[in-house]
Amino acid sequence: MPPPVVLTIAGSDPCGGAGIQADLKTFHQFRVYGCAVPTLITVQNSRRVARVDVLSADLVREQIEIVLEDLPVAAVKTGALGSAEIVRVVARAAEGWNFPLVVDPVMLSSHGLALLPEAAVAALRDDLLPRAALITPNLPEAEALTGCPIRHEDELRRAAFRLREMGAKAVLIKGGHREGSATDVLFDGAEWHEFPAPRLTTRHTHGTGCVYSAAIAAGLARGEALVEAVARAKRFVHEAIRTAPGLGEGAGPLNHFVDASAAGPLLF
Ligand code: PXL
Repeated sequence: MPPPVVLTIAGSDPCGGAGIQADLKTFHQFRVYGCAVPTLITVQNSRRVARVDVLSADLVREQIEIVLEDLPVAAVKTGALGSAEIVRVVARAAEGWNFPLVVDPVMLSSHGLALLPEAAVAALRDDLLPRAALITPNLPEAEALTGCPIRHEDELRRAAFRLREMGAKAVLIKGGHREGSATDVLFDGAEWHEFPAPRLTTRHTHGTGCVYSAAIAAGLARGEALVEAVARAKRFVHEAIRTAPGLGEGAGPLNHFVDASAAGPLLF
């Protein structure tokens, strides 16, 4: 049996901590076959982002088409998309997909540079969100998408509810930017699930969201139910932060070598 195939559509980080490089390494740990369509090229290291060049929407569309023409893709995740045109290309392609799409609505790089211009947030909300099996915003991204501040638990749950109303099948709001514990909240329209984790004090969190959403997409491609996939991915990413290798002078990468089966055996 060939392994499940997962495609990431995201930015490139030449240091390998975030973006398509982190996604591919995560896919590998989950024993799924990873493919990657870059949307933009960052020139960055753990200390700074020097440049971001966004590819043409046509080039992204053709890459997606040629992968899907040949490989039995079982799940897609998106990361940094770079422009409203690219968001729309992905949304149009996704109309025909009968496999899950995980949307990580990346807006800023770890150093605060835009990886999605503000003008493209509306396209993400209106065109791509309705195609998502799951959207995985952090707090600031959930605020930008809903236009509502999130100061406490009530407002966080209201934001998740609204993102569902906007068309995402399920919403995972990540707690990394919250005060206190790093608890994530999942709403699938029927039930609420909490994924608690103690907060880790470290500067090495570059690419956390990328690894998390890639791990969820890999789980879905393997046939796991959403709650199961998120639970495994959360354990994976927590462990990857906890054991970060300490590479780089600034915000360094996670430990991409974490054993995905530590959160229960991978059955194939
Ligand atoms: O973690 C967000 C992110 C996504 N994609 C790329 C990035 C970053 C953060 O810096 O560089 C390419």
